[in-house]
Amino acid sequence: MSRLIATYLVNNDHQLAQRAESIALGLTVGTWTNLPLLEKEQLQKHKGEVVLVEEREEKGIIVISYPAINFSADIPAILTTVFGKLSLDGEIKLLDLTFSDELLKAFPGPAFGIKGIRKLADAHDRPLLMSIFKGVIGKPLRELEQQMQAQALGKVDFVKDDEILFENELSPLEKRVPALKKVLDETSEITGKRTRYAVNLTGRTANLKDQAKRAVELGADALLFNVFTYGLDVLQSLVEEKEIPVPIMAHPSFSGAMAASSTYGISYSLLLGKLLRIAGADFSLFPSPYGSVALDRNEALATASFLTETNQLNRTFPVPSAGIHPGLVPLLIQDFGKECVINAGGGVHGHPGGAASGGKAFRDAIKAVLTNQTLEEASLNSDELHQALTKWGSTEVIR
Ligand code: 1AE
Repeated sequence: MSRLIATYLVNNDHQLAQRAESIALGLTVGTWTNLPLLEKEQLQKHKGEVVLVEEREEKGIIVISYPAINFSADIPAILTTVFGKLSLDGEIKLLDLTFSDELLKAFPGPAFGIKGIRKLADAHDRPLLMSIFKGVIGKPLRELEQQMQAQALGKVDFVKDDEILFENELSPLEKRVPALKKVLDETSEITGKRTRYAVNLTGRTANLKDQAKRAVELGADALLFNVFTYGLDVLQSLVEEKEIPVPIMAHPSFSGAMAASSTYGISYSLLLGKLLRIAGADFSLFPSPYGSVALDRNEALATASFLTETNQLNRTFPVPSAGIHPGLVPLLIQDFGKECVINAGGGVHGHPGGAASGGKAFRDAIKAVLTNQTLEEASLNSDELHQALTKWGSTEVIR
């Protein structure tokens, strides 16, 4: 029988076995010991089972296995079962969920995945490079066009909207997407590189599919989506819509409200790793361990590992982000390998030579690491990298 296994972190009150049993029963058949034998036989297949109870000083680990016949195969039903009312019950954190292969079959996973995105970007055997529009609220479309041109001249693979850019009078989707695609057409003639544009999908949930289809008609190469303010199942519905045939980037905004506490909520690796991949995100953005908004390194690595481990779903591109500059490239590649997207806003636009030089500095840093050069060595032949290292410093990695 197909099952779902949930791992929880709780306070160690030295009554862990009792707590575990009460969770296993409370979230499934409710009660057990006083039931008549016949009812026990009928309910046996629905009963949660305690798999493990482990004391870890002040904390405890509880692992419970839930029968998949108890819920429909969708994320809302699963989360309500394993962490619905339980999430309100004092200090308890959902660390992980292990899906059986059979249950996993109910989910789409990424439509493009790492393989499809590499094909789209025509970039193989290296981390991809993405930059982000910055400071565009209240600015006329002309300024966005200039920002797009500078970023594309830096030959980045993707440029994404800032997640806080919503429908507005100055740069509405209807005007913004065609105008910025025109800039990309023009710059690709100059650089020979086709940069792709990820458009922020915003507005009321009921209108998202129409908005996404319209963005695609207008020329969006990918969509950016604030998945945690809408819900994972909304992402899944977008991924499953055939008329939205572009990759979807999941932005982590609001996920801190669910995952940042060490004692409550859901672990980052489950939320930004496993669940995003199951729901179908092609890219998962998350705070890197070293930038301005940092994740614990183990959490960040576990997130990337859930996104890329081999299973029946396409793999999701890990995008360790926030406060990234060229000097961090050796560390990023050491920790996340080539299967990641290096993503920067301030680290591109803040380059002393402007965003085009910022993109070049990142590309030279990536090339240096992949050809076993130090950034210092590579900067002797790259003014852009030299300027970036002078501004931000670097973290060379001993090889
Ligand atoms: C974790 C998401 C990072 C993000 O969306 C963003 O805008 C980063 O900007 P910078 O690179 O920190 O300027």
